[in-house]
Amino acid sequence: MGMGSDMLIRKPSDIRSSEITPKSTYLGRREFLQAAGLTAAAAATGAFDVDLDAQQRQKLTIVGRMVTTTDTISPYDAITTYNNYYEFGSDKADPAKHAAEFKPTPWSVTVEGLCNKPGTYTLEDILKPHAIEERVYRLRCVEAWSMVIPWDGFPLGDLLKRFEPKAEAKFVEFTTVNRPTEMAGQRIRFPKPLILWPYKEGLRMDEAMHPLAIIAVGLYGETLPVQDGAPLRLVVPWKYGFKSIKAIVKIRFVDKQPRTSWMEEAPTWYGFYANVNPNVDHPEWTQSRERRLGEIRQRPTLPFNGYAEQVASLYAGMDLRRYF
Ligand SMILES: Nc1nc2c(c(=O)[nH]1)N[C@H]1C(S)=C(S)[C@@H](COP(=O)(O)O)O[C@H]1N2
Ligand SMILES: [Mo]
Repeated sequence: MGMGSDMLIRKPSDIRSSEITPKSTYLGRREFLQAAGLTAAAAATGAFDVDLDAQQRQKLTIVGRMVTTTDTISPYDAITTYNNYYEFGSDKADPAKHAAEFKPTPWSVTVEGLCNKPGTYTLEDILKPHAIEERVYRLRCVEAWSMVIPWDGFPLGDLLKRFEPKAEAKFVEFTTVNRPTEMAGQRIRFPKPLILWPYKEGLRMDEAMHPLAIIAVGLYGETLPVQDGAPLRLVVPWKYGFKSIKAIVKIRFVDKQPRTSWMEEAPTWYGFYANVNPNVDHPEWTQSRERRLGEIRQRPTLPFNGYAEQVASLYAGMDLRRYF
C-alpha cells in the first residue's frame, strides 16, 4: 500500500487515536495460552499488601496470568544480569553490579499536566487498588537481543484513569528518578554525561491505554529487582525495550508529542513510536532478526514484536517508516 499524500503533512498530534482493544478481542488469539481472569475479591481489595522493599525480593500475590508466547521463559539470571539501564552505566552488566547502592523505597510519583487529579502519590497510594497479574511478554531491544519475561504488574491504563486525564491530553510523558548519589552511571561526567538526565519517555494516549501496556512491579512472582526498574517501570511489549522506562517518578499528561531521551541523543536512530518493525532498519544494522538470550541461532523479528493482532489498529493509516 502506498503512502497517501495526506500522510506527508500530518503532524503526530493529528494522528487518529484508535479505540482501545476490548479484552475479549485481544485474548482471542491462539497464542494466548492462559489468561485467568482476576477474581472479583482480589480486584476489589488489591493484591499488593506486601511491605515494599525490592532488595528483599518479597513474594507478590498474583491473581491472574497471561502467557503470550509458546517460547521458553528466560532464566531469572539472564533477566537480572543483562540489562540496559544507563543510570547505572552503559554496560549490560553495570546495573546488577551497582544495584545495591539504590534505595527503591520510600518512593513517590508526581502526576502533572492535563488531568483532574494531579499531585504527589506515594508508592503505596499508587499500588493499593491494583491487583497484580503475571504477564509473560517478549522484550525486544534495538540491539537485536530479546528475552521472554514473566512480569508482574497491572494495566497502565487502569492507573492513568485514576488521575482523570482531560480530553486535551493526547500524550503522556514519563520521567525516571535523577539520583546520582545512588546511581553510578549518573555520576559519569567525562568526557560527557552518558545521556542528558533525567531519562524521559512518552506514549500517545491510546497506546498508554492499551490493555497490553503495563506497569510492572515484579518479576517471577517477586518484587522487581533494582536493575529491572524497581519500584515500578513501564512494559510496552510491542515497542523496543527503550520505551519501557524504569524507576518512574513523574507522569505528565500533555497535548503535544513529548521529547524523549533517545530521540534527544540520536533522533535518526530512535523515533518516538519505536514499534518493533522488521521492515525498518536501524541506520547501522538490520532489525529483521534477533537473538534470544541463551540461544545461538537468530530468529526472525515479528512485526510489533508478535503483538500485531492486538495493536496494529492503533497505527492504521500511519506510515511506519516515517513514524518509526
Ligand atoms: N530509566 C531507564 N529506563 C530504561 C533504560 C534506561 O537506560 N534508563 N533502558 C531501556 C532499554 S534500552 C531496555 S532494552 C529496557 C531493558 O529492561 P530490562 O533491563 O528490565 O530487561 O529498559 C529500558 N528502560
Ligand atoms: Mo534496549
